Amino acid sequence: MAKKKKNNIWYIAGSVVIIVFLIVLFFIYQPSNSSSTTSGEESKKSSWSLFEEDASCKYNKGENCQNTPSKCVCKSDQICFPDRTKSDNLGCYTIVCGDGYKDEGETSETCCIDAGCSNGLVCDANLNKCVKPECPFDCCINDIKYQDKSCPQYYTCNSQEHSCEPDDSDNDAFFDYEEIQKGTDRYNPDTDGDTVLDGYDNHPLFEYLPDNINYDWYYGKNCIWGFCPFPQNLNFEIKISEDVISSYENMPKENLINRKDPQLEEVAQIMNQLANAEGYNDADKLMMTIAFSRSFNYDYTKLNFDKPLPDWANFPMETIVKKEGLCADSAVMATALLREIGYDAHYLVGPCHDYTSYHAIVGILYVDGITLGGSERYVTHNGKKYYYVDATSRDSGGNVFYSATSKDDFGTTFCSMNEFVVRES
Ligand SMILES: [Ca+2]
Ligand SMILES: [Ca+2]
Ligand SMILES: [Ca+2]
Ligand SMILES: [Ca+2]
Repeated sequence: MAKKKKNNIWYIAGSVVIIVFLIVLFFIYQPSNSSSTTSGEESKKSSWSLFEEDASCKYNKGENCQNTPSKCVCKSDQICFPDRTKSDNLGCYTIVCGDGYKDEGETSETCCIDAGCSNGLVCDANLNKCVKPECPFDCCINDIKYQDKSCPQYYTCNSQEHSCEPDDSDNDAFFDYEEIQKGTDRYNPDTDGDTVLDGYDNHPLFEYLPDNINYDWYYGKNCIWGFCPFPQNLNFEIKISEDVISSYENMPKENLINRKDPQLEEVAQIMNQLANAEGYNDADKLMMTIAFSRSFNYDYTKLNFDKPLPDWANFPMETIVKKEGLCADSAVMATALLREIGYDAHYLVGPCHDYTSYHAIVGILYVDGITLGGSERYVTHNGKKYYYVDATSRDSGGNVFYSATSKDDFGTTFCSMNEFVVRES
């Protein structure tokens, strides 16, 4: 028994030595990715190494990242593409902008040399940027040798400028390629029919109507010598297309008063309805509308007397939405609104305070029922008398100078000079 026990000890000791030897061998010949694939000696080692067999990429035996992805692993900035000429032994390819391949992650913004450009633009290889194509020759020449110089689709050659200009088939300030991109109709200047041209429309595919806007003001009916003890409260609310309003901010300030504006027509209809509901005559309806204009605040931030009136005035609906503005804004808005309601009105500009400042008001053809009071002031235009009506509520000192408007204060304006003239804006 003792001898057998001794034999067992030797047997166990021998086994431990062999196991330790095998473990040491394993670590010595454990293949590493970096050395096993590039050295020629490695292939010699692999002929006798048991452990290397499954771990390294045998590219010389036809293994690559495509057929043996577990062993032939590409680096993080590489893609597996054995068929490309510049791929390495493992079949891995390092992506480079300018290699003639459009690879994942390469866009017209990041690498137009490979990804190309859209919307008729061309890639400037030096800048690696999409640019408007230039014509080195006259692109309009119908000469076979200039064919490659012709403008791309949706561009037309400007022969004088020798440049390709983007087309705008429907003349809506929105280029054809932009229309294709946005999904608007390049042969319809107002795709969504909200009266705003596609090029000025923040939402060219639909009419954007945010929350209602509320209006609340007083009109002093039945006043005695300008004193109105029981002014009547008037109010309404309206949904206003924000696309229309924001389009005005981008438009040149031209044709402010006579521009067709369906939203202003709607406000005019409301004024007519309110007047009808109250049983107002033309004089009361006129002054109720003036009181509406006077309920807006005076916008001191806009004051800039370097600009001539009414060049800094807003479009009428802009003023109505903002509920504030300068005298020019109020006068433009009130003139346009009164015309929509049916009055014969003009925009008047004239000097105030010994010519130190100017003021803008409304001129109105005499309306039966108004009280001219003592200040019968008017301009004569086309043989008709247009009486002064001040549509602004406050003077430049912030004082409210018409707290209650009535048909009895018709004709008044805080501006003492009497030299107003008709201006058509
Ligand atoms: Ca267009
Ligand atoms: Ca269009
Ligand atoms: Ca539109
Ligand atoms: Ca719209």
